[in-house]
Amino acid sequence: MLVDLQGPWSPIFGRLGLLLDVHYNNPVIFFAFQLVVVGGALLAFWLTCTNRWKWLWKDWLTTVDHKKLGIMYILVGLVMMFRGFSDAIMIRTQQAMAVGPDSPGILGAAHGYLPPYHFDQVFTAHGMIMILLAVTPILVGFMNIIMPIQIGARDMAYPYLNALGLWLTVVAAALVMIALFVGDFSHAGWVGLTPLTELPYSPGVGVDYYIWSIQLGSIGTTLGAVNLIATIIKMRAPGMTWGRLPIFTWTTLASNIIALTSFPVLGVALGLLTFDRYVGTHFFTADLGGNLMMYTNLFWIWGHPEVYFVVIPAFGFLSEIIPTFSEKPLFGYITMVLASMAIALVSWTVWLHHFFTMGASPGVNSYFSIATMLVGIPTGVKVFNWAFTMYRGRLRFPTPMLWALGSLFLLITGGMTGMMLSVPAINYLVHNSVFVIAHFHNMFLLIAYASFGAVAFWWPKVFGFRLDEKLGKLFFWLFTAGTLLVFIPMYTLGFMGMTRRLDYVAHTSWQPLLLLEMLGIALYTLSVLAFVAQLAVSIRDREKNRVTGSDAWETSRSVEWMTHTPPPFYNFAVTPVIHDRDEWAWRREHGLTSLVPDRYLDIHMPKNTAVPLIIGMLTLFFGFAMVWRIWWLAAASLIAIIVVMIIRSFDKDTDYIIPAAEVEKMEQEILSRAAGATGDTADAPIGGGAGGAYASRHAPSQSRKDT
Ligand code: HEM
Ligand SMILES: [Cu+2]
Repeated sequence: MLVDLQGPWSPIFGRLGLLLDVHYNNPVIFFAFQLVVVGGALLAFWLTCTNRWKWLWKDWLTTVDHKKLGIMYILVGLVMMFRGFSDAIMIRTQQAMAVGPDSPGILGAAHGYLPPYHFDQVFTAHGMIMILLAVTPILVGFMNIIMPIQIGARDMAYPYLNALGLWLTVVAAALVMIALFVGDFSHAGWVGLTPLTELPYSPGVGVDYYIWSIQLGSIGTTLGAVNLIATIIKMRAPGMTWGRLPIFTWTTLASNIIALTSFPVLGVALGLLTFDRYVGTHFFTADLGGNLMMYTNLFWIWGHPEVYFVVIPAFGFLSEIIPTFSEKPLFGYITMVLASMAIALVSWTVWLHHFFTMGASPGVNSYFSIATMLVGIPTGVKVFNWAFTMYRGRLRFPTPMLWALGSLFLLITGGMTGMMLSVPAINYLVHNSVFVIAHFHNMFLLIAYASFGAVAFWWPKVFGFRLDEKLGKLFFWLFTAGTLLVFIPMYTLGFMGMTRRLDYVAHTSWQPLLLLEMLGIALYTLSVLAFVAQLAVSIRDREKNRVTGSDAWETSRSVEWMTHTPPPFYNFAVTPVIHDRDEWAWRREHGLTSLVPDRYLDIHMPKNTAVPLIIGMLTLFFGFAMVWRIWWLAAASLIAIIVVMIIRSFDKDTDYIIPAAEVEKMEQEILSRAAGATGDTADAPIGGGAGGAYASRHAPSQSRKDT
């Protein structure tokens, strides 16, 4: 072996010494382990008792339906968000407990309850999980569910590739979760600081878990980006010109152009680091000619565009929610599109603002400072457009709208602090302080708010019933109180000089603010309970909350509200023809809300397949084997992956036709069920023109022809 590996290694188990590496002796981890085992056993028991294994396999695990894949993406994201949130609770409790020289320690820690090495793993996992395995999958999930319906398509351009993307994301999540129990996780921060991540400084397997998890997961995201872009270009319904593309679809396009062009850079950065660790090259160590700043540059050439990859779709959510509850078309459609594209473009030119303090010349720092500030212009355009959309609109404030407004507020505060950070002189003072942490959490929370808004907004479309409004509002206000109580003190502590990533806080004068943050975290915890209660109550009362008609809000505007609620697996019985930018609003205004066609055609659909799931499993083996340097297993699973891919490429039986007669039968069934629900007779229009909570108060909204 070319590298100087510490500890024993065996040809069969690699570095894995089972009893040594499983953390049965750490009480915190052991508790989590019990939770997983008990939870898994209960789930398996439930599946067996209700006879659901076959359903699970046929309807979910082997599906290529973009809606189901999207739901699974969001589910994975929510589970990982819960994991990341547990990490956050640990970080906050540690910092609240470990203040001042006299603060006691328990569980082997000198202060607080987390020894430094464990604490470092916690914040690394927290950051990496939240960005790559929580926010990213949730947003990709929405793109998957909503975008194809918004452009009037039946599925994505490559349904099989879509499933593969999902399962690779699951592999990334699984590797991080395994790291919790078998071995360690990286302790070098979510950015993977070199040379700390080099083998001599991190001799364990933690960094390897980090590398392989991100590497495999980001291949999934890149494949997804190819697919989403191809779908938008090739699968649009007749009449869906670029000028009529719904705004969320535009943001999906902008965001995935970023993903497609930036994730490969991350792949290269991590790939070179992998070479350093596995075969002893020296790309990022100062000895033998390497340069550690090279890693930092590569990382942020991905990292900064990545933050826009996640924020632009959130802007898309706002652009769908705000017009719906203002009953007006989105103000400044063209400028909104241009702003999204401009942000995507400029986000590529600003990466160096993440290390103004590196020692670059004033010229370099000035260039990146100005480039960074330029991002504020298109962002400002967007804020004004949303404001003008609301101006003199018929405003309503159900939960999606509350989340959207909260999101706008956070965008303004987070954007301001970003502008402050982009001034090198200020940056020298607050770089690596918790002020920076407050800034980017401010930004990520904006995304969380927009996403919770999107959940409330599209849930009725996807599942056919509304979420409970009362508990939803409770969730919103608890979450908002938590946000204020955690992050206002954090900004303040940043000004007071508190640096990031402290496992021990020397200054007792910071304690009151840290305790205030603790209170905020407690409120966040309550808000999570409110969210869970909201889901449980809404599912229990689903009959009462059932949506009649296709449009749950009565004032929605885009194409996804035209088809049945919930959409059948083929989305549209007949491909819709698009006449207007806000097609559904246009049809409502012209009394064309019935989608009953005069004749049906055959439908062409992709077949379910287990291949993506199998490749995912093999990839998990491969990743695990690489982490522990079990070479035979790595080689075997890699060969197996290639063989499976070759076999699949010979499979020509990947799709099928639903005959027109059968489509008609299925449609009749849906229509009669809808008619039964409204109490109407036979051919009631399926587009919710009549009835519903708001219809009497709200006349059809203003529409607009695009010229
Ligand atoms: C007007 C827009 C923005 C400006 C001017 C801006 C500016 C900055 C600057 C200058 C830094 C470097 C601070 C330092 O480390 O010294 C920074 C850090 C950061 N920003 Fe922003 N930002 C903006 C928007 C965003 C958005 C939209 C996101 C995420 C969705 C975001 C996420 C982050 C993250 C994650 C970091 C710190 C990463 C780390 O060191 O771990 N920013 N921002
Ligand atoms: Cu940045």
